[in-house]
Amino acid sequence: MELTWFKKGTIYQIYPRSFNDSNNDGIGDLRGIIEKLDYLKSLEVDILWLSPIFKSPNDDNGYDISDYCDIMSEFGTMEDFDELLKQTHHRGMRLILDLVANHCSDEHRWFQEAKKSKDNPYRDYFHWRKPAANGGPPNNWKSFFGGSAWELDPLSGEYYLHLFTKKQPDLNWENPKVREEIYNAMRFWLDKGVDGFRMDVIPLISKREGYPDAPKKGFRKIIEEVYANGPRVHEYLKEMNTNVVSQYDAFSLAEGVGINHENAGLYINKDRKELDMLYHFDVLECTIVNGKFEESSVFNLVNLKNIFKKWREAVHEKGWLANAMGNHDFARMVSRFGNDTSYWSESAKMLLLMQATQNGSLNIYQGDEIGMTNIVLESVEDVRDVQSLNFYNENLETKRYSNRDALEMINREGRDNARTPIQWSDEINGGFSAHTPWLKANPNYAVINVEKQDKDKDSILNFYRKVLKTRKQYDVFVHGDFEELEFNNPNIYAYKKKRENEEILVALNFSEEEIEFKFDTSDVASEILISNYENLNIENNQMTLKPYQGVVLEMN
Ligand code: TEU
Ligand code: CA
Repeated sequence: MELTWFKKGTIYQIYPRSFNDSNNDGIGDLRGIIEKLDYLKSLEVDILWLSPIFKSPNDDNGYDISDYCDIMSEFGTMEDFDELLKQTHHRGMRLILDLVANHCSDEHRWFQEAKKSKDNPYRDYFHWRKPAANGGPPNNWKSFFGGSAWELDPLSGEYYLHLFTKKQPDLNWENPKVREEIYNAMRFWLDKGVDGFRMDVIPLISKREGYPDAPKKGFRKIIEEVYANGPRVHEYLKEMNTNVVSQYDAFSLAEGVGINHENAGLYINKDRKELDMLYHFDVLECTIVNGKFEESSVFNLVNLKNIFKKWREAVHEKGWLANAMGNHDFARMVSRFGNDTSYWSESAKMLLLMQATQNGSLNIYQGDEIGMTNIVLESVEDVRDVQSLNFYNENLETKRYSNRDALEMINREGRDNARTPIQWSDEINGGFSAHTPWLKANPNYAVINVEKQDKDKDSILNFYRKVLKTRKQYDVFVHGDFEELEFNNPNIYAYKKKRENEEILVALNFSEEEIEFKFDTSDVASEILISNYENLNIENNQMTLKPYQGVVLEMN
């Protein structure tokens, strides 16, 4: 299989609000990103994905768009954007935008019009239903962010659907005009030279006829069978690909809530011409049993291996996956899957080795390249994320947990963990801004920051640079045939990968103990390609892995 630029390239996610503030108003902006393009280039990343930069009242930090063809005023102007695109391309990198097409903002002109009357031409851009017999919401659907997914519009006495906050009304994709509006917005950016889109909650765009009630229990099943994967989703995606994306040298990367390894192929198999790649969300959700702030489990390595394996086998060579261990919706990668105290540096590096050697695209979330960690917010006043705040406020009423416990849950799982300002230096607010940032900087910026790691050859940052560079030289990192070793070992993740004449062995210790690891006697390691410790204790077919040690050996 020939690797196109977008399959081989490393994707780096920027959450603009928290990346870099160029005008010191406490909010990251486009000029701030331009200032850091050389840094991003030095990191060896190839494709920048910007979380939404469009006009928005920011109920959900830009995932509520009020104009698809304008820039959020806090982030800058269209001129700033054009400059950013030009400068990115100038450095040989690509730029993709975040298309939020399942819903828009209630402040979008379409919704403002739609609300005016039942016969307004924009009415049918959204999902409206009469109340149930008791006057309540038309069905039992729940918003992903708590409460009913329906909000009563007092003027018409009808409810509208919002799978996220009530300021994010769902668009009605059944209406061909809606689809054309979205396609036109995509063309607007593609004509400027944008290289593709990350597609927010794309499996949700087609709704089930009659809006049937959801079963009472079963978090995943409800999403998969009631909210996502609706009857016309594939038709829409084909249309979008045929009419828009395939007309450009661009690609689509979908966020896959509700997609499992069994139906993933329907979205990404090449011959179906729908999407170019897909996150397997199960990795990100591997500790979430029943939704955020509901049941969660402790991290289990064998479970994670299983997820990678099932997805890999299901899409092998037919479609393409994107691997992410963190994004703006989850706690920090090193705090969740590694050890952010005693083995902070080792585990952050080891996790990268795992990610960089899985089949598919490598996706890095801003700040993970310096091992940024979760933050402890001392008071609910400091919480900014609407999902966390909704949970907290709902809990004030239900009193299910004490306020302290609720805040603790937010600190463990909440989205603000990943949204604290990037720690550029040990200056005030981590060098992100001279002004108090919109969300507190993690006080550990004095120790964890870019400037410091840039100078240290053994830093996480320099390790990222090295791994990303090596990954470009070996196709086998990106895709190859897997052979799992000691699959049921709860502490070691090890595998051999082969592709044409390249062969590597990857061994990763996920524990705080030193562990002996034996591999097949017929294998001869020729070279240690990468290790996150200075030394590797290896003799013949046996190695001793230090706590959180990770190695990639080249075999012959
Ligand atoms: O996230 C949608 C999504 O799938 C998550 O909300 C997930 O379901 C949740 O974390 C439970 O595990 C996307 C964006 O990434 C997010 O930032 C937006 O808030 C959301 O869509 C709405 O646009
Ligand atoms: Ca700013």
